[in-house]
Amino acid sequence: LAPEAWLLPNGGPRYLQLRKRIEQGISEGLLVPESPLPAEREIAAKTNLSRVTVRKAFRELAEKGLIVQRQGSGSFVAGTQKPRMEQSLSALTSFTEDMRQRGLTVESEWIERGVFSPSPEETLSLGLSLDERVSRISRLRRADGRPLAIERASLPVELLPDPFAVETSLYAELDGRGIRPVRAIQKISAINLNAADAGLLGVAERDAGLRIERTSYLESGRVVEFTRSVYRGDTYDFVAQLRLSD
Ligand code: 16G
Repeated sequence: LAPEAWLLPNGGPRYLQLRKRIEQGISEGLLVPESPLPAEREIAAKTNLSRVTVRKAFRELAEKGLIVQRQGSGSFVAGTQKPRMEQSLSALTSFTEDMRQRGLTVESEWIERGVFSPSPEETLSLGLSLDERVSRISRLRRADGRPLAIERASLPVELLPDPFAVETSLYAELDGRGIRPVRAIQKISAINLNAADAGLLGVAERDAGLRIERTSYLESGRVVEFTRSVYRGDTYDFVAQLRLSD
């Protein structure tokens, strides 16, 4: 990239212009995977930005896994291997919260939503009575445009009367109405992705995936959601803290 091209011309905060320009350089292949980036000092001099501003842009690029910063030897464009994500298994968080915390933008593509008669499995997992109905929301979830997971959630219609009210975050919608899951049980199994799910996730059929089932509970003990998700096996590392039991 020529020095005069280190900033995007279209206004906005300067660190963001620089970050976006580098992201663009990476996606267009002008900045080659694993190649060194000029020193922060050099970019600052060429762009008339302060070192602090350049450092902020670099830090965000590193958090997004697009560049790697090595103590003493500078910054490098990340390798072609896709950045993996560590996901804690000890906190009951939502996809939106997790991604926002990483500075990533969440988008969801709707696969299905509406109110339905429950399947036998939903009846059992949600503890429904025979005449109760379920709200279903199924989404392909992306972070910064990259598809990461498919989530199929079912909730008692009483707790989510209008599945169309959910915007980006299911948990935010519930929270807004004073409903907050406080406990969940999660089961993770290894799978080979079927053709449909692989297609949505942008990987090959039979590639590795993780099936995650989460049953979440309200303080009262009532089940609030039964969610079956499929996560990309090439992206996620689930991490739990273990303690010696007494
Ligand atoms: C997480 C949960 C999912 C929950 C969703 C809500 C896993 C495996 N699953 O992805 O059960 O429905 O968050 O996210 O962690 P939202 O508030 O962004 O819609």
